[in-house]
Amino acid sequence: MKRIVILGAGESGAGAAVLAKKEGFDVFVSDTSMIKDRYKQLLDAHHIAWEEGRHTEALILNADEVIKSPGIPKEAPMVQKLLAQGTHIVSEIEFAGRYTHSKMVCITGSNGKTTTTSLIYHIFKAAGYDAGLAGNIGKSLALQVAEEPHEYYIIELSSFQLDDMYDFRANIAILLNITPDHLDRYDFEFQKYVDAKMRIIRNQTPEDSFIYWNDDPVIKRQLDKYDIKAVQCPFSELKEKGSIGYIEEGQYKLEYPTPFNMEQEELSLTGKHNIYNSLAAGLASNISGIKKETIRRSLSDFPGVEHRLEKVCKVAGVQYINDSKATNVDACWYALESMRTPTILILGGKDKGNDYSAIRDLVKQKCVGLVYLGADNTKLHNSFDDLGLPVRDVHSMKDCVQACYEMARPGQTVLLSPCCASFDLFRNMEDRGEQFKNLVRNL
Ligand code: UMA
Repeated sequence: MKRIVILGAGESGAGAAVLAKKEGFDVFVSDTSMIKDRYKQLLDAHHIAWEEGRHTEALILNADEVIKSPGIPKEAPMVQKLLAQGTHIVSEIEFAGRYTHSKMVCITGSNGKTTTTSLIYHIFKAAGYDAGLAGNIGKSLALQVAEEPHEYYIIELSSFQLDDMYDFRANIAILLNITPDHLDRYDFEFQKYVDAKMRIIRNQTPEDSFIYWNDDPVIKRQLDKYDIKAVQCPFSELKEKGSIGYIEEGQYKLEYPTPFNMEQEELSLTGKHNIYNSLAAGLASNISGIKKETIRRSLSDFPGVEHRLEKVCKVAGVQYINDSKATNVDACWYALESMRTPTILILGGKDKGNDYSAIRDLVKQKCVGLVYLGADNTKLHNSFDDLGLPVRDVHSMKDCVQACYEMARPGQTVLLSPCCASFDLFRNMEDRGEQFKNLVRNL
């Protein structure tokens, strides 16, 4: 019996273990931290052997194949040992793809992934399609393949998941944009991160579709390097050469495969970045044969995504907005770009090699104050203090919300759009967003 070892027992690792067990492998799961109770229960229910608090070499190096959780960097000592002895390492998504013939709609990009994934899922469900939501959005694909199979999977893919994908085939691949992110995991070399993103088109055939943002200079530079077999479906804000999705005279238009149009004003998602997300989602739905009426209705009644430009409430005439999902500079750029009133911007956290120069002009244009929220705010001081805006330096969400309350005047906006990961002060970006919302609601 072939032995599969799974490193990391979170959402992806536990799900992969259940699928591997179902497929008849000898399965062992190992995590250097304590495993969450719900995943322990899942593993126990399937009689899967596991360890926590360590990686025991003797139980891991004898694997025929290893499934690595996306949060584990390739530099981790155990991963290095496995690579040195030539053990094949794959991601949970690659593994799951081997055991299903379902249609895969895969979404990647530096920003907009979760919104676009959720919007496509919303449209597919409204159309009555049997669809599962999976991937980086927080739900294991492998677990669904094992226990709750669907005809379609709408999968958000991170670069970490793409890194360890080889034979997986996306029937519809969406590449929204590529801007620097996670550079700390790519030796601070942007091209390595770009290469990871481009893996989404590996193995695509002429029956498949590749939807991408036609205006993205980074994507455009990559296209010539690849022998793209899939039907190319570029979209852009305005009608550009080759684009089959765009905005023209206030109309949202898709040219392929079925001509489609609706009033731009009827789109539920607003802001420049959301035009792109809505175009990509519309194209994927149109290609999948969903009726025009359903696409039109779903694009206009989509409720949006938590922690992404989420309006919390107004306090003393100040609008508070939670954009905790903005964990890189580009996401913050789009958030700031959509601000219509003077803004107090909260930024900071675990820096992933950020270059803040990209948002300096917008900060000058839109902001009336800055609140730095991080364990170490030195880089933020060095990047923005010279703009001469009022600045506050805080190390907890409680102090942060209090500082915003003191700084903001009626008619202004407080925007949490931190440009950084949350792990220095919070459990994750959801925890950061929840703390913000709770404290704001109690002001
Ligand atoms: N660990 C080891 N050995 C090590 C290092 C870590 O065992 O040497 C353990 C850790 O203790 C941890 C596990 O490995 O328990 C790694 O966790 P993980 O975060 O990969 O765990 P999952 O719960 O499987 O979550 C992953 C994604 N996490 C990351 O990519 C960091 C989730 O994306 C995703 O939702 C989930 O799979 C299901 O696909 C989260 C994320 O932060 C939301 N993604 C990044 C982002 O969006 O920016 C990419």
